[in-house]
Amino acid sequence: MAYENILVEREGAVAIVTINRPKVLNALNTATVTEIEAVFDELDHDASVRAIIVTGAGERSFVAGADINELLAMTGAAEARAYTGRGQVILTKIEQLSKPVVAAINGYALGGGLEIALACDIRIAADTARLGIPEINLALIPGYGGTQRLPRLVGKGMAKLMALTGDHVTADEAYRIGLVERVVPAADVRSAALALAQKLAEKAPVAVKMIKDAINQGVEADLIRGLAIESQAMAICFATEDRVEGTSAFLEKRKPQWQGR
Ligand code: CO8
Repeated sequence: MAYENILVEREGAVAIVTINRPKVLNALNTATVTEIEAVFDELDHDASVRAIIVTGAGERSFVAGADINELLAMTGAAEARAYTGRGQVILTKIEQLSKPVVAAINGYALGGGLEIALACDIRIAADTARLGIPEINLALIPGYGGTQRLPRLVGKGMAKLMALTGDHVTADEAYRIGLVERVVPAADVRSAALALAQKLAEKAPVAVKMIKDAINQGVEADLIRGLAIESQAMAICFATEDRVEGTSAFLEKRKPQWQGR
C-alpha cells in the first residue's frame, strides 16, 4: 500500500517505518495517524516481517507530537474524546503487536511522539534526542496514553515532574530514569536500531510474542495472576515445533531453523 506521510522500507525481515513530515518535525496529523494504523496492520499480517523499527524523517525529530493546528481547530469535548480514544487504540495495537517494535528516537520525541515511543517494546535514542510531554504548555494533557505508560516506565514522581513542567529531558537523562533503554551517537541511531531489530527478528516468533504478552499483561496484574500468565505463555511455547527445534539444535550444536509454529 502507498502512504503519503510514512515511508516503509525493508532490510531482510525488518521493516522500517519512517514518519515523514519533516517540515513540521514529523508532527502527527489525522492522516498520518490513520496511516500508522494501516501500516502496522499490514506489517502484523506479513509473515516475512519479524521485527519493526519506527523512526522520524530528517535529523531533527522523531515526532514532535500531535499537529497543533488540528488541536486548535478542534471544537468540543466529544471530538477530543474521539481523537484521543482513536490514538490510544492505535498505540495499544502497536504495544500488543505480535512482533517486536523498536523506536529509533532520532531527535525530538514530544507529546504524541513520546507516546508512540512508549508503546514500542524498546527505545534507542540518539545522544542529541530530547524527550518530553509538553502538553501542559497548551493547557492540555498527554492524550495518547502518556499519563498511563510514562509512570509505568519511570515511576509516578518522575512522570508527574515531566508532565507538570512540560520540560524536555536529554537522552542521557532519559536513560538514567529508564525512559530509553540505550543511547547511541546520533549518526548511529538507525544502524543500532537495525542491529537490534535484526537480532530480535532471528528469535523464535511464538516465544517473542509470548514474552511480550507475559510482560505486558503481567505488569498490569498482581504477582499470582502474573505467574499464571507466565505459565500459560510457557505452555504455548512448549506446544510449538520451534521448541523441539530449539532444544534439538542446541544439543546438536547447530543453528535452529524456526517455523514460527
Ligand atoms: N504541530 C504542528 N507544527 C509543529 C509541531 C507540532 N506539534 N512541532 C513543530 N511544528 C512546526 C513549527 O510550527 C515550525 O513550523 P514553521 O516552520 O511553519 O514555523 C516547524 O515545525 C519547525 O518547528 P520550530 O520552528 O518550532 O523549531 P524549533 O527548533 O524552534 O523548536 C520544538 C522545536 C521544540 C520541537 C518546537 O517546535 C515545539 O515545541 N513543538 C511543539 C511540541 C509540542 O508541544 N508537542 C506536543 C503536541 S500536543 C500532543 O502531542 C498531544 C497528543 C494527544 C492529544 C489528544 C488531545 C485530544
